Amino acid sequence: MDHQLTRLSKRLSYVLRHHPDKIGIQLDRYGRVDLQTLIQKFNQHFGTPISEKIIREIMKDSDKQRYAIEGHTIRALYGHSIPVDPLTPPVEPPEKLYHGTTHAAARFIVDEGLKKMDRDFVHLSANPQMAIQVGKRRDPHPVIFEIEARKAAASGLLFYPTESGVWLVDSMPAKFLKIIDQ
Ligand code: HQG
Repeated sequence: MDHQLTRLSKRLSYVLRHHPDKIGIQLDRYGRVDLQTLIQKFNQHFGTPISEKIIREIMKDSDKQRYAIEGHTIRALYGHSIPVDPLTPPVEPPEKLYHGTTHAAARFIVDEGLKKMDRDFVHLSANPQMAIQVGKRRDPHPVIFEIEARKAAASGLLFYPTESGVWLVDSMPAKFLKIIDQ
C-alpha cells in the first residue's frame, strides 16, 4: 500500500481503536461510529483529508482487513484498547490457532499464558504465516505459539472471529500453548 495510505490507515486505527476523543467522536458499545461523522471530524483534525473513497481504497489495498463499513457505520475489527463488545457471538474455533511474539515476551508467556496487556482481547492468528508477520513487528525471528483452540473452547474460553483472520479471546492459559518450529 502506498506510503500516504499507510499513514492514513495508522491514523484511522489510532482513532477507532484507542482515541476517538482526539477528534471528538464517540463510538457505540461495539466500536461503531457514523462514517460521515468520522470523515468530517477526521478532516477537521488532521491536515491530510480522508474520504469514503480513500477509506475503501485502504481497505482494498491493505495486507489485513482492519475495518468494516456496515450500513452507514465504520468500526475497527480488532486491536482496541478502549472497551468494546464483540459484535458477533463467539463461535467454535478451528483445532489450532497461532500467536507470534518476541523471545522476551515468550519467556513470560510459557509460564503465565497469554494476557491482554494494553488491549481488550488477546489476539490470535488463523495460521502460522500470519503469526510470523505479527511477531516480526517486534522481533526479526519471532517465537510462534500453537494454541489448542478447540480444547481451550471446550474448557469454556470464548473465541470471537473477525473478518481478518484475527481471533479474539479473553486470555489463554499456558497449558494450551506450545512453541513450534517455523
Ligand atoms: C505479549 C496488530 C508478557 C504478546 C497485529 C504481544 C495483531 C505478553 C504483546 C494485533 C504476555 C502485546 C495485536 C505475558 C502476551 N507476558 N508479554 N503474559 N501475554 N504478551 O500489540 O498480538 O497491524 O497488544 O505476545 O498484527 O502483538 O495493528 O498484541 O507481543 O493482529 O492491524 O504482549 O495488532 O495488528 O502486543 O498484536 P499487542 P499483538 P495491526
